[in-house]
Amino acid sequence: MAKIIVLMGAPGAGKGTQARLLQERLHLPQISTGDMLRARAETDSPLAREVKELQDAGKLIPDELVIRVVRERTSQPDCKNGYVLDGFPRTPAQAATLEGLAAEQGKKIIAIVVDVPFDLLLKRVVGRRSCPVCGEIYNLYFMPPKVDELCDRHLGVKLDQRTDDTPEKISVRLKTYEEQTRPLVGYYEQSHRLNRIDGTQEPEAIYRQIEGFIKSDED
Ligand code: G5P
Ligand code: MG
Repeated sequence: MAKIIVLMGAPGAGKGTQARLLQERLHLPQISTGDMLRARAETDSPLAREVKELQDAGKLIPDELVIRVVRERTSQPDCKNGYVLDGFPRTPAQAATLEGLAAEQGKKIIAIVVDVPFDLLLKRVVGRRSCPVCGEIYNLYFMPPKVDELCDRHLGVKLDQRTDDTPEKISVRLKTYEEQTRPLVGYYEQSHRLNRIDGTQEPEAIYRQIEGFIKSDED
């Protein structure tokens, strides 16, 4: 049965990094609600401005909009054999919607939570940079590019920093995560669909464990 991999974890836990690896290696499309909403915020409309304000403030976008975006994206043909959700669900209403989507699409949900302690999360987020062309994620402290602030894969392209990656905004984002999203970890645990990972390891070690969870579920 095709799978929906739900990647959970606080801001900076490494959801995007792992989702990109799963996309590259297992050909499961990365569905990042944060990235999709950031792209939408770049357009010029009252809705785009509302999304940008909420993202910049570290608050959640209303369920109705996020659910619409996920429903549309996951109905695309490339999601037929499964996909990776990076940053969704984040509220009980989103989790309930996902149960319905999984049933409609005939897919099985596997939830994975990546646990990283607070002090490390801060450095991960403050040090994060990404390539505006390919989306490759770097970290000035832990995974620096070969040439300062430039993408390794795209000659001369300067890396971006997200506007919500400041220490003040991170504390709001972490609070939002604790209050609204962390309870969902318990929800998946109670229904025996949760896999936990120590997120302080290197990305390759984490990837191997995630791949192991996905493959063992096929046996
Ligand atoms: P996002 O975009 O989903 P967050 O805050 O949930 O944002 P974020 O910050 O994107 O999550 P991440 O994807 O978990 O974090 O982390 P990452 O980018 O892969 O890695 C972080 C850093 O650590 C990088 O520098 C990376 O190099 C390094 N790193 C990664 N893995 C490792 C590792 O294994 N080892 C080491 N040493 N380093 C590593 O959401 C943004 C906003 O969009 C809205 C909200 O406003 C939200 O605040 N939004 C939603 N609103 C409502 N509902 C939803 N479902 C929404 N989704 C998004
Ligand atoms: Mg991310």
